[in-house]
Amino acid sequence: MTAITESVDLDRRGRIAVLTVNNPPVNALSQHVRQGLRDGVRAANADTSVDAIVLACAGRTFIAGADISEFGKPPREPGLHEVLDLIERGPKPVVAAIHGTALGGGLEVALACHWRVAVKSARVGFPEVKLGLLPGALGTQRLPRVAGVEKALQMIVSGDPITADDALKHGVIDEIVDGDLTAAAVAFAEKVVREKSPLRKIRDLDEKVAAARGKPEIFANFRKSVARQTRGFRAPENCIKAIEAAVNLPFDEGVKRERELFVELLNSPESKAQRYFFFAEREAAKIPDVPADTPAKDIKKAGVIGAGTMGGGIAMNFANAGIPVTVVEVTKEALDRGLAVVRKNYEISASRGRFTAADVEKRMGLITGTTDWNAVKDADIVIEAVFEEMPVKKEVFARLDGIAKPDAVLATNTSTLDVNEIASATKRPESVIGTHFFSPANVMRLLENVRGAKSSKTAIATAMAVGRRIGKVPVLVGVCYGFVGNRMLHQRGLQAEKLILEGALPHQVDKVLTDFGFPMGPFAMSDLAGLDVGWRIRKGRGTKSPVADRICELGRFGQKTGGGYYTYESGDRKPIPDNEVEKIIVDVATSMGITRRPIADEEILQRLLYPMVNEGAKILEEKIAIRASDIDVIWVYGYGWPVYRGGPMFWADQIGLKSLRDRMLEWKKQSGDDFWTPAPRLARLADQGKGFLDK
Ligand code: 3H9
Repeated sequence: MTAITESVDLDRRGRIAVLTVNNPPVNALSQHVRQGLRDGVRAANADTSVDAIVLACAGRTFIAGADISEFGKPPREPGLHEVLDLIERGPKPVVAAIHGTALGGGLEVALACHWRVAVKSARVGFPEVKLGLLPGALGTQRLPRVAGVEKALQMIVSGDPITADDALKHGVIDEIVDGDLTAAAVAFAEKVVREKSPLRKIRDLDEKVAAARGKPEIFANFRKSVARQTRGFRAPENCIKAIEAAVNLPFDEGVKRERELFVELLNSPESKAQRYFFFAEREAAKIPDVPADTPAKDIKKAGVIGAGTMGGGIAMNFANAGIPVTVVEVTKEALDRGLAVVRKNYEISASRGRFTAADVEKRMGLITGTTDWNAVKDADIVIEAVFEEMPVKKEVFARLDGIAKPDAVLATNTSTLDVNEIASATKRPESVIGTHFFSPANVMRLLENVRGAKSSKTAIATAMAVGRRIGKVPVLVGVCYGFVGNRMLHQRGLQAEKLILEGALPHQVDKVLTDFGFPMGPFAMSDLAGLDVGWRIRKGRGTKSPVADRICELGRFGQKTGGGYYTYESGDRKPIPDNEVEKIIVDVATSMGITRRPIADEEILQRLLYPMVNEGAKILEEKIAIRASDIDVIWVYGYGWPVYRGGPMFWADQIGLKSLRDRMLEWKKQSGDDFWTPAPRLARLADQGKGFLDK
């Protein structure tokens, strides 16, 4: 075996050269990999005792793409295009041997080879769109030539990988092999040599792209079908344009067009944000004092206390992951009601084709409902999801303390309450941790894990691991009112209320945020969640929210009553601005002596989002969040912050903290309101000309 570079080896199996990439963890196409592939292919092509080349990978996967950490840095030779050209135009057959995931640049390498074989468990795809990019090494030109235009559009614009079976069906791979992959690929290569098969260069295939030529409606229809989910993103449209070029231009012209469209994306703020977010998400898994090898409890059985909306949703997560879960309720009626909702949710998913009727039964079969608390005595984790009141929570934990096995993790789904106080109701506060799910709990990806003062490292490692196992993105935070997400949201809510009194209307405020990229604004969100809950809490505490209180007094509790800040037509969730609400707002403003004025959208946006950033700065200073990027992960996965704007802390850095601080100081001067005092960390970083994310 010859080492071509530190990450590429050249080996021989008879007259077949085997080039193996070994660049852990995912064999990304770093400079030394590209160089190794180029030099290895050159050497094999020059060697007269070699008939064909197999390109394989060591470790857990085929090449998973370009090295994302190289983007934005000066390019280093050789470029990927050069390497791919050398493979495809070379005189000898090249066979890609795929296992794990062939993604992005990895699939582009495979498509430059003349044939592709894969193991059955392999998956292939172009996830570039999720990084705000397009497959920029001829993927947009080659894929439609093998898979057809519709399949290429679907794969490239969704970014989702497909299975080996699907890839075989659509011509993306040529054979699925059993047993030793490299041996099978070598046998495949020997066969094409023996049969003198002409080299299959995808660039020369025209049939599948020709089928779409002169049919612009294919693209028009596709654009329409993805308009909703791609709103605000830049990359999907460039992906579509590049595939259009594959159809309408000769191969080399299409390649040039792909390049232009790729470079445009590479330099875009959207891609910068999405690439940042790729690493932010992975960073969130790292907890400085709880290293990755900290033993986490293996969760074989879970318990959930409470079969309400949250409890039911949490139980679904476990059932979806194949983990048996016991749900405890106080009364049989409440239990039946809760489990009926769970079943209905599953049936809706099945009716939409997400899974089969048999899957519904399988999942329901993993959920056991009971009114007997003793049923959770053998659970490895018990998650409490009862009414959000401290005495109730403490009672639950005291009771659990007497029932759960000694090494069980006891978790609370509180969204605001003090996890330390809840833990104090037990004799084992080290086993207690917060697991704050977001509604709907079976859908939202975020899991805010809340570390109590006494939470053990095992409890933390378990909450992080179980979060990942049930498909969530767990982020560890500390104890404070509202933790990270709701604490920042509260600041935004305060300004939203002020803005409508000072002159804006709910639909204007909401539109500013939906234009920014949020799925909905604060008023539409309140209507969806229901205004009565907040009203009841305010009455209990003796606090007021003048406009919301007046709206509630009319029995308008939001969508469920046909009206709140907006009016809703029966069976329709579309918010319709309401004159009656406008009148209430104007009346309240007048009674408070406020002279209403027109407020520009820019001011609305800044007044809603700057206070969130300021609160984020306080959260960092208090060490409630481990790092600024964790706050961004929370906002993207829990609150619909558009990922192409990175998250509030990244976004603030792009604006420049000095500009943010100065604006806050102006408002402070104008209003005399201490609300606008910049947090010490924000002020300090602004003085230093730095950002939250600067190391
Ligand atoms: C592209 O290819 C553009 C082309 O069209 C060419 C244009 C010219 N680069 O996710 P994990 C790191 S764009 C650098 O936890 P898993 C990751 O940060 C690329 N680093 O593992 C992490 O580091 P750490 C298109 C990468 O098993 C570690 O590897 N390709 C890359 O859950 C483990 O990652 C993609 O977008 C990379 N490409 O999932 C694929 N990938 O341990 C991106 C990973 O320090 N990758 N790292 O935190 C993935 O989707 C997943 O990593 C994968 C494995 C499914 C492969």
